Amino acid sequence: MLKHFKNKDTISDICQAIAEDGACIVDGLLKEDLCDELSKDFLGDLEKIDWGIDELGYKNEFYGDQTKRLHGLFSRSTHMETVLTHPLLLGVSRQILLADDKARDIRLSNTELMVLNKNQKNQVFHSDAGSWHRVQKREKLEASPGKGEILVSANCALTDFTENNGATRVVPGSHLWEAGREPTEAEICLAIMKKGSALLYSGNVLHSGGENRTDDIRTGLYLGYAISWLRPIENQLVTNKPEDIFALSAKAQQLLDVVPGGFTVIA
Ligand SMILES: O=C(O)CCC(=O)C(=O)O
Ligand SMILES: [Fe+2]
Repeated sequence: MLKHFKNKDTISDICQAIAEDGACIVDGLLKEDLCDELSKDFLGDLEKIDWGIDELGYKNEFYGDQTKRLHGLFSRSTHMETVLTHPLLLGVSRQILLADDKARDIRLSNTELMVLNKNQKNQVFHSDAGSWHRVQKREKLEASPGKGEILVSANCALTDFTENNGATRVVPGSHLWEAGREPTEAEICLAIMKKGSALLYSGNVLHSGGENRTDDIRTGLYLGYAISWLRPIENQLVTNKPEDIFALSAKAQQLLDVVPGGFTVIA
């Protein structure tokens, strides 16, 4: 079972759960109205793309063939800034990622809208920090316990995540496993949660999108926060209209690494 928290719980308690289990759920992280506004803003763009085809027109086996993914979310919804700068998401990400002596700041790695349709199958288990697999491996080996995290992921439920509609499958404790270990059925938990709740997890924990056996569409809004010396996997100035990015608050621009006059990596 994944531990559940509320907005008013302390950052330290939430980080402690992520350190122990690799993941936890924060109930009611986002207001339901905000979820509805975000969904409304993304709807038109979702209607323009086909199931299973990414924005470049390719089939992406990792994603699956009954899913739609959208990036460049800041130009698609002005509400994204509220999610990006949510105090709890920033607090948890900073506490986990800056636990390391050589960490100075955090950055957004990417955003992704993850929509699962009827008949989407279970996704393959993976860890999101595997995007930088050499760094991931080295940091896990070299760091002392509780340190060496390079990515904190948030999957915010814009619709309910249920047992049957594709709730994310998570393997608690797997952030500490040796590479290559596969979970047994008994080790898998489902991130069942209400609209507005969020699954927060270590970049090292094994997880995957679940199977959607319903007629409903399941929508998750992903944000990945990375240690600032990593290259983000999404270039926001390319996926969005640059003028939309430069219209964001200074705090948001810093997370997106577009503030002029500073170095990205501060040694
Ligand atoms: O859809 C989900 O719940 C998770 C998807 C995922 O983990 C991914 O695509 O990296
Ligand atoms: Fe993932």
